[in-house]
Amino acid sequence: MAIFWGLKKKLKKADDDGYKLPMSHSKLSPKSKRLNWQNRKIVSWMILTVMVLILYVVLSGVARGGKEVMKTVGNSMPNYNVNFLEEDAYYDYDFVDIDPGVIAKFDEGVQHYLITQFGSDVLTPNDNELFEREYNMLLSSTVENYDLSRFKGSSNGAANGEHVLLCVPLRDAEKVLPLMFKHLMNLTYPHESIDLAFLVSDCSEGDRTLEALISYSRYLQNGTLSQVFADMDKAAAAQASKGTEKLYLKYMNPDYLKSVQEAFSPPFHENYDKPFRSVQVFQKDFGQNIGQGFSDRHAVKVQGTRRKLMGRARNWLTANALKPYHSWVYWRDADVELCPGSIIEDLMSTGCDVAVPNVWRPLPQFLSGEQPYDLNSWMESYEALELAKNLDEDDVIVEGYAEYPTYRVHLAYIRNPDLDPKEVLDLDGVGGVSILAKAELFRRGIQFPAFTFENHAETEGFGKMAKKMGYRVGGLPHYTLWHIYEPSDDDLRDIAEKERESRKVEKNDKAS
Ligand SMILES: Nc1nc2c(ncn2[C@@H]2O[C@H](COP(=O)(O)OP(=O)(O)O)[C@@H](O)[C@H]2O)c(=O)[nH]1
Ligand SMILES: *[C@@H]1O[C@H](CO)[C@@H](O)[C@H](O)[C@H]1NC(C)=O
Ligand SMILES: *[C@@H]1O[C@H](CO)[C@@H](O)[C@H](O)[C@H]1NC(C)=O
Ligand SMILES: [Mg+2]
Repeated sequence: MAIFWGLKKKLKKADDDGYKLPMSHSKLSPKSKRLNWQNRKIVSWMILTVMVLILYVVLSGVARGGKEVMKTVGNSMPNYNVNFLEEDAYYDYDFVDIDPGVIAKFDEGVQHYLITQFGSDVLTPNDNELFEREYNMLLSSTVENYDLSRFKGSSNGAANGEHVLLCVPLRDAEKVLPLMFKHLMNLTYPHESIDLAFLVSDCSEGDRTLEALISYSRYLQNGTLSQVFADMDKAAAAQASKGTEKLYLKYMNPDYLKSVQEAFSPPFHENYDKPFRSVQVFQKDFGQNIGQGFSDRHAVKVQGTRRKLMGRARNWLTANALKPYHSWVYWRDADVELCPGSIIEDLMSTGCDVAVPNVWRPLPQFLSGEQPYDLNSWMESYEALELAKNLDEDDVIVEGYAEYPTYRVHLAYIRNPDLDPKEVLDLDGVGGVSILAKAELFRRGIQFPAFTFENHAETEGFGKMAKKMGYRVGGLPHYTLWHIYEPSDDDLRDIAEKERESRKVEKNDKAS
């Protein structure tokens, strides 16, 4: 049934209109297929009927015929090969649209997009017949029954078929979207068990994060995104050979650049192109008005407000995307440059309730070549607790600034690339670049404080709160993710200065 359903959507040919995609307001709702006692009899008859049907299908070769219908549809569109959704996990639940008026009533100005199976488009009430049918499905599924003990999360989630909600907050992020999608595809955790949820907020005038995100998501869901990127990269390489490459690359460690080059080159893992179980895109503004430039957003004065607003955004996303059948929530920033594809499995296998890796960034070689990036993962210290006693209840301590001498042990600083990447340390605060947490924590009310909780906000407050509620929060000091390098205003000045010097030297060389 679900498969026919997907097929039907597929047949409804998607508009191939790049960024100018039609928008819709729809809501995801799981339709659980749990059985009640009275239905048992009917079910046994159904099973019998299904078995007879299967026999018929096998004997008459209809199964292959059915697949061919799908292939024909795929082939009618040129260039790219399509990846089919075969795993049962894709079809555990039906997704149902809801009247946009229903959402609007509760939350003015929110837009909700659902990228359907195969990346074909979103249903709106204008699709009368189909919409009506799905709406009725929603009404008939208002009472749902979940045994939450089945969704607690284990250290071997992939083998146990556990569903992961993967959340990404985005702001003015159009440029890093290809990078982000490549990393999502590179995830080796079964894609059919991952629901993607993006929250786009407070983008600048003219920014096209939302449009690009929807467009890429559609290619992602019909398995052709890597081919789209291969074409884009070819075009970019042609540009680069004309000398339009970023100037700072000249000053980066060539070994690092080579490792990046290799990480983005095929062969990729065998399920790289597999669609994800679902993609949801939310757009909602929270009034963030601190500039998204590197130097703007890292000024110490803005940290408290910025982090609290990020907390609100994250909480809003969890509240809207988390479903009872999720066992895990994985938070990931869009601007990560290098990350093992097995990160979800690796963090799960620590056995912690919350787990984070180490996060560094590369730097130009004249600035030491590399640096700890995420200082929000730390162990609490006596000095910081004393410092907190003298702060206002509302003051937010921010790490990595001279204003707050906390003397905490930072996960970032105890990294040793030669030591065991599996080693785990207990933490109090965590950074937000890559957090794996059991979904149970969110169900129990742990969140990203958008207020000051023990003089912390957002992800650091989250870590502290989780710990306070008895959960184990762990960090992997020798397991490293690399954040992209964004030159600060100072760095750009230094680079410009070096360029001037080298031009001078060149001139003098020529003159002599
Ligand atoms: N929704 C939303 N996302 C944001 C906001 N600020 C940053 N982001 C996204 O959150 C992630 C981390 O933000 P970033 O500015 O890179 O944090 P930093 O690296 O710690 O300075 C990125 O994916 C951003 O696109 C915001 O105000 N709202
Ligand atoms: C995949 O989706 C994109 C975007 O919707 C569409 O343009 C393309 O034709 C689709 N490709 C296939 C093979 O279905
Ligand atoms: C993708 O995953 C592989 C295997 O884990 C890893 O070696 C590679 O660096 C990853 N790619 C990126 C871009 O990080
Ligand atoms: Mg970042």
